Amino acid sequence: MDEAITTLRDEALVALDACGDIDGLEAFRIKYLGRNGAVSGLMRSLPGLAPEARPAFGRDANKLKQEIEAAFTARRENLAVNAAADRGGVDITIPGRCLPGGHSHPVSQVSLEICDTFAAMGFDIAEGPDVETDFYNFEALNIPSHHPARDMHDTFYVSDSTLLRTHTSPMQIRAMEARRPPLRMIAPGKVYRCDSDVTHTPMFHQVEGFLVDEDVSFADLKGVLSLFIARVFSVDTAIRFRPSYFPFTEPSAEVDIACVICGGKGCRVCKHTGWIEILGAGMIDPEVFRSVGYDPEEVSGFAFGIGAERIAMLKYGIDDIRLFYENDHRFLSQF
Ligand code: 2NL
Repeated sequence: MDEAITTLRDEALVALDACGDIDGLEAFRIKYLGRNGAVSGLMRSLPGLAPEARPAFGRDANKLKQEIEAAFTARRENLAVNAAADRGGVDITIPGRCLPGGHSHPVSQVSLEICDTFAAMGFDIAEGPDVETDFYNFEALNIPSHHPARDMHDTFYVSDSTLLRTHTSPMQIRAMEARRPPLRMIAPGKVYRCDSDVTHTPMFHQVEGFLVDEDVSFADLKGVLSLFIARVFSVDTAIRFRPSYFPFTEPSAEVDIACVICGGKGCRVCKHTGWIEILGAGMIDPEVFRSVGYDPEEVSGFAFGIGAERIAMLKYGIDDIRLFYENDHRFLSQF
């Protein structure tokens, strides 16, 4: 081995041993391993050697470079361990571990956004129990026993007269019983129906709302729902009201918006109609007013029911409702 190489090797290893701290180590790195350092100097001396000596010299110089680099890394780790030991075994230079931040569920986010929109229009928010009586869930809403609408609700019964609420209307009945008009209120919460496929889960979230006063008209309903749709989707979203039937409203309507996927041209999501149903609504049926002790000759009002999962699916282009409840972190962390 060339003497220049062995001399540099001995000198460097002694110098490395003498490095007592990070600053000394950095000076060593610059002096021996830097771009203008001693090891690079060996490489630069190659052209001055006899041609037959060059291959062996180059190989040995490279080996020396690797040896010094390895010794340097070992010395640096050794110094860090010693420094940590001096501080009682804690290396305060190691970056802290970050805990991933959680966030609320996409369906909760959408429920909250819906509630905020109505709260901004002066609606109060009411919550109530998931287990309800037959009276509040059905009777008071003009759905007596043996009414065909009971079959449509696919009810989970707890006992003969108690059940898991199939909509959040029971809360609104309680509010009407307890207070006098004028009233405007929304009731968000979990509801339950024995149904399960790509668009139904046995538990889902609803935001129902109602407004009762003197001389409330269908035009008021249209105005409030138009503002809601403009805020949650966009101001230029086209809307249409289609006649429908609910036992608790008359007249009743289902509300469609121009398909958020194709913009109304027609696609698989809107079944080539250009429209997507987003909620049901109507003028509160006189029978419902009678069951809470209001005189339907004196007051009128509207009510609506919005499925939170349905709104979330349309907003985010999700085609299978079950994704919300599989707790797959890869899905949930996107919101
Ligand atoms: C739907 C339909 C609707 C209501 C809910 C309601 C509540 C009371 C009185 C009258 Cl206290 N009506 N709620 C009215 C019309 C439609 O929901 O398809 N929801 C997803």
